[in-house]
Amino acid sequence: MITIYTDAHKKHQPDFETYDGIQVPYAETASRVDSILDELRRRDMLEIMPPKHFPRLHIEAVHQVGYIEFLRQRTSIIDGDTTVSPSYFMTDTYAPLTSGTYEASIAAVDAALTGAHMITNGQSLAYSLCRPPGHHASHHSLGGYCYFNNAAIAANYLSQSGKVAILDIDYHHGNGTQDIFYGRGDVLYVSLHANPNESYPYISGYAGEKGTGEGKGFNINYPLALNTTDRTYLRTLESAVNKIKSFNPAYLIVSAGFDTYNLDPIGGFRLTQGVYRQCGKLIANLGLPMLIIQEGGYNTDDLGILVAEFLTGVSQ
Ligand code: OKP
Ligand code: ZN
Repeated sequence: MITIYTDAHKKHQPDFETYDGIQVPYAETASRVDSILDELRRRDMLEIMPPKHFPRLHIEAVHQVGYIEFLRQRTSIIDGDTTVSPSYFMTDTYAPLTSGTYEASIAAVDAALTGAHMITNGQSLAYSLCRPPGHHASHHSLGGYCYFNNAAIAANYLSQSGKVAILDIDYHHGNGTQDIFYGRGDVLYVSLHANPNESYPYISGYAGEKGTGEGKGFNINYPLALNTTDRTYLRTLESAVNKIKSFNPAYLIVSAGFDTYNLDPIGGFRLTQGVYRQCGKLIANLGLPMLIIQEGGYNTDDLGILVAEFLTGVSQ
């Protein structure tokens, strides 16, 4: 398995996120990545490829130039290790800025685009170990630990060579990815996530959100109840996979979050370690060229195991 990775993410280590005006510890830590790398290495599954740098036009195809410039300029004037809670271009207060946030976010986009490029060059499978994650970032807004939407940028890039399906299996609804492709029929967005009635991001993820204009019918949400178990999850994933099959895409992008795990400190599902390999197999059955992009997952003790199990499943 080729893992596209750079340690540039370490430039982004905010001290806090803000919950109702109160600063609380930042859950999206750099140690998440260590957990993944350590376990892949332990299982002899780690083959690192550093990302190549891509021109900014690929980001500008998805995000507003004013927003990109805001991130670049605002972070460039941050002193030392200060963490800043931004006031503009935000959906919520869960995406603070540090002096290295822009550079780390660019590197995450490069990892996603490098994976996408490999897929168009005939590679059937790649894993972009992106940090920060991306699926909550929209055209001109950050939120939920996300700044640039890595999966959306890769999907838009791939869409130049064929139809793309994005399967989002993070615990949280990818409101950014949904927004970005809501009016497009050439990129299908399918997401399994916690019911927005009771979980972040609250503002979207309902089953009635189906797309608009040319995009009508090409946005599919599967909101699931708190305490969802392996059985229900796998059954729902099977429906999602069937929708992707009917769409008949040339490429598949998986927004892979692992905060669906029963021991995740943020998520509220009850998935066990064993289910991730089964999820991987089910998705791989589609037989599509596949780019896996890292999103959430916050149990740093077990995150590596969950990722390794999933990657084992997709490789079988
Ligand atoms: C990012 B990703 C509620 C905390 C919610 C924001 C969660 C962002 C998740 N007390 N914090 O989708 O994993
Ligand atoms: Zn999540």
